Amino acid sequence: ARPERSKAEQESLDRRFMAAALRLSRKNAGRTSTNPSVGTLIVRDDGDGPKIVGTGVTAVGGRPHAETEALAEAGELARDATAYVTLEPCAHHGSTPPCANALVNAGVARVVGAASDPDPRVSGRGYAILRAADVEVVEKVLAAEAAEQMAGYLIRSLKKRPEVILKLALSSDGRIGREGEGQVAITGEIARREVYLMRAEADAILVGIGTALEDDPALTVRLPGLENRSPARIVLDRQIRLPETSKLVSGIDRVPLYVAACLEADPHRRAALERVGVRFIGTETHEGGVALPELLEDLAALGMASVLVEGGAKVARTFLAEGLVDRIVLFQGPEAIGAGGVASPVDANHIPAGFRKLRDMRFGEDSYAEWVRDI
Ligand code: AOF
Ligand code: ZN
Repeated sequence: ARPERSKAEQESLDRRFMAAALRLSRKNAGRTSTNPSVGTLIVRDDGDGPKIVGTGVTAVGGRPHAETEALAEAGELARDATAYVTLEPCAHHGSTPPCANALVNAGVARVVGAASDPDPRVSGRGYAILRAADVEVVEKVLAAEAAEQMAGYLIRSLKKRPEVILKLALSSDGRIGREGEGQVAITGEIARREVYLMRAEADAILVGIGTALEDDPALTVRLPGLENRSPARIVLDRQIRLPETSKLVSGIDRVPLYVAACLEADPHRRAALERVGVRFIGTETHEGGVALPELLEDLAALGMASVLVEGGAKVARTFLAEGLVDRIVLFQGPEAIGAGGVASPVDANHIPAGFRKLRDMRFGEDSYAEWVRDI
């Protein structure tokens, strides 16, 4: 028998365990695609306070699901327990039976969920299976936090495009570089490592051809232990100007490189890049450039749930103008660039309408802030 608690006590307990389940779910973030990384806690209370008897996270690669892992750990202790799941348990038969049925069969008495699953094979059916078996279901506990953490999965499911994260590094006077000068160091080492982590959790990094030509970046993750976590790189290159000698091309045997161009671009250039292994994505021409909605749709179809847009100013401005940005991340360094600097298309005092600030913090001498808009 479960101990009696006031409604307020139970709600506060549910929020605490859900917060823990959400933190747990971050463990495999970026490594479960196209599945979201879900967290599950099995908690039971035999009168001496709630205890976690099983934990699970969606496995790398997307299977097994979190619930299966947590139930396996809990074994018989799952009977009459509460399961905290950051996503509605699935209702479809994949390589294993539905997680909703697994929870029922294990004798779980209560399921507390955060995000609802928009997957048409689930979409309310997971909770319905539980309720039909007399399992008590509480939905939408810390739902906003869960949606923010699973934004890539939710946006890809609902909008058929990846989540677009716009990341910019600004000088103290709001510039992102010097005209025609290539990379300018704006932020310090700690911020740079944070960017590597962001890259490791994204499915792709995107830059414009201007940045690719000026900076010759590799766009990889260079952090001890995470060297193999570099996501695909994408260059917006409407006329296919990227040289075969660029670092982006030379890294191709380790990390995929996509060139997104207009379909009418020079077929010889396309053939030259494809010969060395570059993958080509062509779109109609939209206002003289690549049609971004069409490109994003293609990326989602390739399984990508999040794209980190890293530069430069023109690319950032275009994504913002077309309303295609879901998250804005700004790093700001302590030094000024001054006249001749390239103005950032966005800064902390000019965030587009509809975004809300999620957090701000410091990385060494640099400040950091992040804004999201509702999905
Ligand atoms: C869960 N627990 O940990 C995850 C779920 O390809 P499949 O069979 O793995 O199905 C993918 C779908 O499973 C995905 O779209 C989403 O609906 C659900 N993800 N469900 O019960 C989990 N990762
Ligand atoms: Zn499942």
